[in-house]
Amino acid sequence: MSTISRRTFMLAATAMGAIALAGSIAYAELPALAKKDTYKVGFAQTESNNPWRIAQTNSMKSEAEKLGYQLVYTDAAGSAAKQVADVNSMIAQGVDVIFLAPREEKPLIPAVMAAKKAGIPVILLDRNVDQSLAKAGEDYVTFIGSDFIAEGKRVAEWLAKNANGKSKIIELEGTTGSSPANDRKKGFDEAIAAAGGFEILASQTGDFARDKGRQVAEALLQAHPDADIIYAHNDEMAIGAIAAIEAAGKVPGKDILVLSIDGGKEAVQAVIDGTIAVVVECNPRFGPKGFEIMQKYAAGEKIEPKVINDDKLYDSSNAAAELATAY
Ligand code: GYE
Repeated sequence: MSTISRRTFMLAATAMGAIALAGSIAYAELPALAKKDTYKVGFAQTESNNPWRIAQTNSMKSEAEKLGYQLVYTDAAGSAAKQVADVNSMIAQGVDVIFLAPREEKPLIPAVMAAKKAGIPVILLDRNVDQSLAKAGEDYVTFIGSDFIAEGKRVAEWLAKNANGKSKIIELEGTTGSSPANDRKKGFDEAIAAAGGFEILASQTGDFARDKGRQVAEALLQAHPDADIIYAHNDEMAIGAIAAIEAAGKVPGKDILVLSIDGGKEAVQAVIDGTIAVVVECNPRFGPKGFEIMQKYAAGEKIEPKVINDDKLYDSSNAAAELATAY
């Protein structure tokens, strides 16, 4: 390379750098969504191993059908890596918008960024991503879901009023690195510390799954025979814990109080039966609200960075009356 051509090359490289920079500045804004009569919409589900997930999927599918939109549905089967690949495949298929239920807070960041780079807006459903790595209104449109910190806090506050002398807690956490597990722990642990008089003997993940919850509860009950409260981050693990309590020769609801979050029919029935003491609902019906937000976004309306669902609370005072409305 002669001096001149080398210099020309350097100048060209600088200009290209400037273009790349201009490109990345443009990407600081959210991709737009055109106003159309119909859309091709992606929904990247995280797994389908419980009634909550199935209720959420059904709600998304039936709303898309009602609106006459084409739904590209994927199920990551409990793998964050597969979920990233699923989103990439939706991008390749040219969907207009992607609803994403990110399994874990950090591993799904590349999926959010890839969609943004491809000019496809992302709406986060039910779980959030790491807020230091991606932002609503910049990298994705909004997060629609429950306030998980408030859910954990409500369980703790209910317990503080209704513990009847019980105080030694085993906590079954949800999927490690997921926003509901992080926040349900934070909300509960902080409120329980503020209430005073309680002790969390052990806190371990049961991955939001029934059998894992049962196994972990069984091991923790053996290690801590004095435990008299089990707080599970979801119904599936709470139902697993009931089996573990019975296997340990104890009576759920009498020897050990079981506290849960989600509010599926089986758990609300368990409240009626007395095996679960309290369930804070986590509403899985995302279809109507999800598509409404999407349409508002296409219409150019300002969308709040978080759209929070209302959640009920079931205990012995209302479970029978509310059973019919539980999912
Ligand atoms: O509680 C659990 C599900 O992300 C809020 O995930 C959701 C949680 C829900 O698998 O049962």
